[in-house]
Amino acid sequence: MQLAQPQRVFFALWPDAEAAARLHALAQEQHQRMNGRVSREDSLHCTLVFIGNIDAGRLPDLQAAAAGIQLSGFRLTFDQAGCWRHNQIAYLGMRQIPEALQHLQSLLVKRLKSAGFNTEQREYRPHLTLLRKAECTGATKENPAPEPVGWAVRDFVLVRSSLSVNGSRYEQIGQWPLL
Ligand code: 2AM
Repeated sequence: MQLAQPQRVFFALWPDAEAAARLHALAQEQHQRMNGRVSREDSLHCTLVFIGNIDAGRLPDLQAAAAGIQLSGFRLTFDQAGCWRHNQIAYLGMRQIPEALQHLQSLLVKRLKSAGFNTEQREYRPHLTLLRKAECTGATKENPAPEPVGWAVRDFVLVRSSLSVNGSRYEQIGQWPLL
């Protein structure tokens, strides 16, 4: 029998094509000022719950935890821009986290914990990474984004991340609708 390879996975919210295009344009704009590496348009996402490396044999348990969630969709709008010096990430955030997002995230964490998965201990800070290795000069505190960008969240996804020579490659391996 072949041993299952560990997989690096996380749950995320994925923008629709229109939002991804606007986000990517914003990332290119930020790049003019902060340099760094622009996130690929087809990789832009907002992490819901980061899981990290797990044995592939545990994927069905992850999927079962997600499948039990029955919550409503909601509108997500990123209206703040910031840059974290400690990890050189230029990101979009939001002034106010929608209750529906907080609820979805905490329910998913609860179900994952019950299924025996380790999840992030830190407070949830929803964000969308625009640049890596950004030069955060000056811009350490959040400011209003040049233009708010959002989308109607109708589902959440499970993503597998693998490292390639061009950086991380993301592949959606599960998708669950919101009501
Ligand atoms: P980032 O974009 O801010 O780097 C895949 O790596 C996704 O999971 C990315 O969105 C990344 O956030 C996030 N991520 C990576 N490591 C994480 C960790 N230890 N805790 C929470 N999220 C993490």
